[in-house]
This record gives sequence, structure tokens and C-alpha cells, in this order.
Amino acid sequence: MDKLAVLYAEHIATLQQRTRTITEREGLEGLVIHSGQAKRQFLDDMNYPFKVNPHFKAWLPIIDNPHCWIVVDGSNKPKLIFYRPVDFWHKVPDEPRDFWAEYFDIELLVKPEQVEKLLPYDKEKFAYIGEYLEVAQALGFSIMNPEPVLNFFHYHRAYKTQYELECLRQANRIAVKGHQAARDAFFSGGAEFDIQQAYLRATRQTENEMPYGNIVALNENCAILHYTHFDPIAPHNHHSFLIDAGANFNGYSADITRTYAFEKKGEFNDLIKVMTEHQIALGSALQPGMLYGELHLDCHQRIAQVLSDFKLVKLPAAEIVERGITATFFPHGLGHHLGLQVHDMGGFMADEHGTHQSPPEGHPFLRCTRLIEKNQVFTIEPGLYFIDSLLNDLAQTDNKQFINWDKVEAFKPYGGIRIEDNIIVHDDSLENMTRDLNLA
Ligand SMILES: [Mn+2]
Repeated sequence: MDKLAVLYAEHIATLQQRTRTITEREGLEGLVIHSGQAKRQFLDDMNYPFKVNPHFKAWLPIIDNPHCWIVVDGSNKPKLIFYRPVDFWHKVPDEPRDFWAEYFDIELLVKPEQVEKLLPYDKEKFAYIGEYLEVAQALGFSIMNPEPVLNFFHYHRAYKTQYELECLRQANRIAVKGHQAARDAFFSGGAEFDIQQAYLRATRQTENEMPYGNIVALNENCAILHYTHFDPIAPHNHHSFLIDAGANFNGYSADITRTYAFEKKGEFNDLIKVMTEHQIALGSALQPGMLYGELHLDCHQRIAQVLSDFKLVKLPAAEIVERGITATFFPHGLGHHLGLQVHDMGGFMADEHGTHQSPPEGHPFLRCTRLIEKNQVFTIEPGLYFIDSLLNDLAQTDNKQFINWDKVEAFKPYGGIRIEDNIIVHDDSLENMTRDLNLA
């Protein structure tokens, strides 16, 4: 953990610099960043799981404490208002003593409503950054979440500091342990529920700590892109297993997907092998100066080649793409930025003012159109699925005649395939954090 402490100094300096630049440009004296509040369930005395404001956790790894505030101007030492109630019902957070604590002037807050005394007295030129606009208004803020400020941070967030890259490596390390345990649970015949439990146990993280709802799908459920149900009963036969699951480290996310065939012999296993080769090739093709969208289009060419080679579509690859058939089998984007948020902000930005760069026509679900540059982190996650509703749509078109429907039917019990790694783009090399950990 010493390494993180060393890297953190540069991380804070970078955030200070960004803050200085944007507050000067916008004529602000500073920013007041709110971690958030506990949200009460309707007509109940219990709260929803707390999810921290990503702009807050960008500064320090506090991800589980509501009613905290950071006051920054980019020049002076940042101030942390740390919520530490007197409470015999819940665990009270310890006073901060971690490696990051020395970079903040820390004031303890016992009651949320007492924050007023600790915030800047004159708030006219301070911007509130957070979710609770009524709270901000009541406290006397008139500037809330100004778009130029948010755009600026979202754009620059794509360039990770060395501290952030280390956090992302750690998140991958934790997630890979989960993936290995999940794979073993699948091959020993577990139900989706059992596999999920094995994953969580291996990561030592709870469901609420996961950066997103794990996707643990067996057989035809692999065709449901965001399948978040956990069947407690094992199916009669295990055919296939798709797991899309991450982990959290200091507020940074891993986002990894693997697909397995239960039988090592068989065409679905061959299909996984070929998709894995393409996934690795796509990951290796990331390079500074290229648009991420180009790689997404390259992926469609590759999917078309697979569809043609496996005789799922009775056409040469080029024509499969031309006729738009690949979208039926690969309906989502190639990937996205990864960091504080699983789908990190800024993927569509052409510049720090937030100028929007739309996805290519016909590819509405692509989440990143940005220029690839060093210190950015991407997921690469091609997929190939047999989704009833999309296949039904395809059957209503002229392209119906080119599809080998018997073959499609034969693959349906397997659902589909997605394979996803987390990759850092360096100056003159790539770092596949996921495969470096030997997750096949
Ligand atoms: Mn992803």
C-alpha cells in the first residue's frame, strides 16, 4: 500500500491543477463537493445502499460515508468535512488516518445540519457539486453543478493518474479472483445463485460493494444482455456460462466478462475460442491517435467473418456487414472508458468543453467515440448472441434468406458470448490488466 501513498501526491496535485484551471476560467472562488446523503426508502425507516458522488471519490477513497464535503480552490490545501456522528445504532467511521489524510485539513461533522458553519461563509462564487440541489439552495448556493465545470472534469477524468491506474490494477486483481472461483463453481455444476456466492466470497466484497450488478447467466440466459437474476436452482444440463462481474478498489471499478462452454468438444466451444482471438486482437489494436469508434467498426467486420466462417450467415463477410446483419448478433458497443464509474463519463467528448461526438450512424449503443490517448483505460468487449427478439426482427427483413436458421436454433440453448478485458493505453505500449493476471 506504500506505493499508493507515493502515487497519491501526484494524484492530488493533478486534481488541484484541474481545479485551478477551471475555477479561474469560470470566475469561481472554489468548489464545494458533496459526498451525498443517505436515501430513505418510502414509508420506511431504512435507507437504500449509499452510492457516493463520483466527483467526491475522485479526491479520496471515501466511498461509504454520506454528509461529507470537500472544499477546494486549486491552490490552498483542500478541506475535508468528515461526517462522524455520535450513534450507537450504526458503526461510526474512524477518524481519517489513512495515507491521504495529510493532504486535507480535516474537520469533523457530528450532525449533518451543522455543516453550514464549516462551509465558506460567502458562497456567491462557490459552485456546489453534488446531487442534492435543495440542500445546496438552503445552504445558500446559487451556482450548482455548472456544466462547463462538470464537462471539464468529465473530459479530463479519462486521463488517469498513476494512482488511479494502480487502483484499477488492484480492482482487476480482486475481480479475477472472483472470476476464477465462479468458473470453478460452474464446472462443478452450480446454479447461478451458487456461482454468484462463490464470486462474492472470493472477492471478499458484498453485493452492494460491487461496481455494478453482476451478470451470472447459464445457458439461454447468456443471451440476455443485462441479466441480473440469480436462479437458485441449477439447470438440468449445463451448456454455457457468461459472467460479467467487477470489483471495487478505493472507488475504482473493474469490469470483466468471460464465457465458458461446459463441453470442451463442440461448436460453441470453437465459437468461444474464435471470439477470444478476435477480442485479444481488438484489445491489441488500441493505439494513441485512433478513434475508438474505428475499432468498433473493425469489430463488426470480425463478427461478420465469424458468422460467415461458422456458416450462420450464407454470405461473405463484407456483404454481411453491408447488409447490416451483424447488428442482430452484436447489438452493443465494443466498450467504454473505465474508472471511477463503470461507464466512465466523457466517452463522447471531442474536447474539454464537452463538444459531443456522436457514434457512427447505425451504432447508437456505442458508449465511446473518443480519440484514444495515453493514460486512458478502456474495456474491449465484443459479443455474439442469439437473441430471440432481434432474430425475429431479422426474420421480417429481406436478409432472412441468408440466415442458416437451423444453425441459429442449434446455438440458442447456449445464449451467447461476451469477452471483456480492461486495458491501459500507455505511450508506446498497452497493458491488459485482466490478461496480465492470467485469466484465460
Ligand atoms: Mn463493460
